Amino acid sequence: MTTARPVSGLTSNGAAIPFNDTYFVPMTDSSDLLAEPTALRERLRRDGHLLLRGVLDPDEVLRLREQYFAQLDPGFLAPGTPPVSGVYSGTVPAGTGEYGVPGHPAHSFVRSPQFQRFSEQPVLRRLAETLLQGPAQLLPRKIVRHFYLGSLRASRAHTDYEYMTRGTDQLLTTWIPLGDCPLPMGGLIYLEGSHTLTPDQLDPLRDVTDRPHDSRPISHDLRWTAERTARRWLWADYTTGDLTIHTPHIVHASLDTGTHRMRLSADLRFQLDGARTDSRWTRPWSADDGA
Ligand SMILES: O=C(O)CCC(=O)C(=O)O
Repeated sequence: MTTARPVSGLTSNGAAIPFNDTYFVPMTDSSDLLAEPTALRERLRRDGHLLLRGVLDPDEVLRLREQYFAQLDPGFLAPGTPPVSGVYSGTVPAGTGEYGVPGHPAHSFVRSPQFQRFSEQPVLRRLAETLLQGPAQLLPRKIVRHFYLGSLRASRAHTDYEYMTRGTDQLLTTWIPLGDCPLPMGGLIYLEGSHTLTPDQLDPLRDVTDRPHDSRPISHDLRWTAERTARRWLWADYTTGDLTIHTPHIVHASLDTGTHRMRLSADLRFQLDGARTDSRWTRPWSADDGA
């Protein structure tokens, strides 16, 4: 299921942003450059991100989606729907616990052999090595994000480097929707050309924030971020098997999940072998690890 239909009523962390040409523009599909390494690298340098469609085997992606939702309390899923659909029941079962900490299914999921195998599949490493131009390593801190209707939880505008400042910035993030992810479901969006913004240009964007105690995110208010920078958000309707790759300096965010189907994704980071590593990224992810 995908939809490119314009939708209304988009929010991110509860803050509204209209779906129109002032704030949104479709992301460029760079899949046609997959067999042209030089052109692919040039596109990444130019845009700070790549949308690559059909890179992964959809069956494998769906198997992982199914494995995640199958280990949730069945009360999370709408009655009569299979785990692979990930349709929210509308109620978080009592006792689910805090997201991603020990005891929560997301915590054990990122440590499972299935997730390890999925993240280590050669096609992902090969892509990273093509773009980084050398042997690359996958950082052990791999994150799975699960968002659902009504939680008004999404990724605030941020750059990855703010969370990895003790290591090299010669690294790449691969973002993988685990299942179809049309815009209203809350896929990743990029602020156009924002990988060229300097720290001095980024700092004032933190003036409007719902996390005043945390200097790393930029803003939860994506409309304000777009207006303040006079830039639009690049969006896509993702299909199972698609992924994006981005540099650590591009501003990106996600929208709140506005569909009954739940949003599930993984993000993996690759850097050149031997490059300085931020020690916080050398251990499996836990939502309470502070990184
Ligand atoms: O999945 C998301 O909403 C955010 C992911 C992200 O920020 C990243 O991959 O760097």
